Amino acid sequence: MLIEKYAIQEHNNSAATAHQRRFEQLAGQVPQVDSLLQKLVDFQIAIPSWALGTGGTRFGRFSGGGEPRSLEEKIEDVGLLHTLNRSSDAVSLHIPWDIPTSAASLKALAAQFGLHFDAMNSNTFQDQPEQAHSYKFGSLQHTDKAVRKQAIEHNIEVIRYGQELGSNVLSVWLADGSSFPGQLNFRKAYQRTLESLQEIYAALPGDWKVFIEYKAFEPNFYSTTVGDWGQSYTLATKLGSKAYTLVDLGHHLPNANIEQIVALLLNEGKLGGFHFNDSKYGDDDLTTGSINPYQLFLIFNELVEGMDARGMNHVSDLGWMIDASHNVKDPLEDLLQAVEAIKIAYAQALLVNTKALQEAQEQNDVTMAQEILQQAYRTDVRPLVAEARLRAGGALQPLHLFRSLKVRDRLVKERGAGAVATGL
Ligand code: RM4
Ligand code: MN
Ligand code: MN
Repeated sequence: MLIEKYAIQEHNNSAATAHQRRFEQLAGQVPQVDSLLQKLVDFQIAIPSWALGTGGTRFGRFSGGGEPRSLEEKIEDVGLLHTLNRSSDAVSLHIPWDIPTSAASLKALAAQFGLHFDAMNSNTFQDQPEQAHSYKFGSLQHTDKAVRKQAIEHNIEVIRYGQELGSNVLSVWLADGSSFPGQLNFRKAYQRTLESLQEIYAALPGDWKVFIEYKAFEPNFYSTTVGDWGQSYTLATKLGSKAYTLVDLGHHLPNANIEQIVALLLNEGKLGGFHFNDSKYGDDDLTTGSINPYQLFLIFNELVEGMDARGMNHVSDLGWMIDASHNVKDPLEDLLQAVEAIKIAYAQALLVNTKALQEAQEQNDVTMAQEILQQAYRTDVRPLVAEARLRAGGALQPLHLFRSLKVRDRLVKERGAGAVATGL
């Protein structure tokens, strides 16, 4: 389904007066408000194809209906989000869940919605029906060379699909590891993983990057071969300048200081990108900003400070992506909330008085340092985010418009109540 321009216009007209009042009140207090707004307009977050349907847990899956039945319908759903918020101009595909029948026509469809293809994700954590060898005991780390070869070839195939679609990043997440002590020789598993990655790296086109994603546990519960940022960082360093670490917010052990990890990876020039989500316990894949928005702000504070210190482009020098799974919420509503939360955290980070903060840090003025951070965090920046969306042609209140247009009901009517998307 399509959302007509006039529907957005009507919605914006009806919300204009209240928005204008809130925006003007805030704008007066923000230094260089126009340049800040432009940064918010430019900042885009890619949507993963597998978050467009209701996710399950290992106990069950409760689909809400109207989920995309094909890759084309996934593109339409991301197009819908982007029409509403003008902040999600890319989609990230997972192979083999999303093998295009015709890359050219898929590209053309995406372009109609102003979308392009972000990182391509390989999948060596599930066995496919026609597959010769099983990944039960790992893929790139596997003791059997034939299994490793199959996994390497799969990754190279993913690069090829990505080239046809105009992507330039391969994102590798490995479920490899062990579930019991003694099962695996850690050193050999790491070495085999490195050698396999080297073969994939050799097939990487010149203008591509490869992101190595780490995860502390699950589906293996004793060891994960790329279990933390250190393991990812050493692999990325050994691979070369096109390899980077990818930080998925849910992939740390409890209470990890993710903002510090981010700051150091940036400092080493090895931060590739992000998978945004939120969690209370583990890889919960909850909506970004729903559990710990302060942590999200602290992460963005390090990102903005670190990127500015290195003269990096906020929009294009790192990969920004959501990676979540929605068990009880409408996936599209959830993604609208996640994008909003990310933009809010980014806007708050842009408000931090960096100069004053650095002075306080140099003087060990701990109290003032906290005041400066929280001054930014406690500012209600939603009118800025809404104004940026308005300037970009989006809706002042995307979620309200999604509901008042009864988008989900229309999708259910169009696709059926039993339509279930591929994914986890
Ligand atoms: C993993 C990891 C990967 C994603 C899969 C679906 O936990 O976060 O990024 O590709 O889930
Ligand atoms: Mn991830
Ligand atoms: Mn994950």
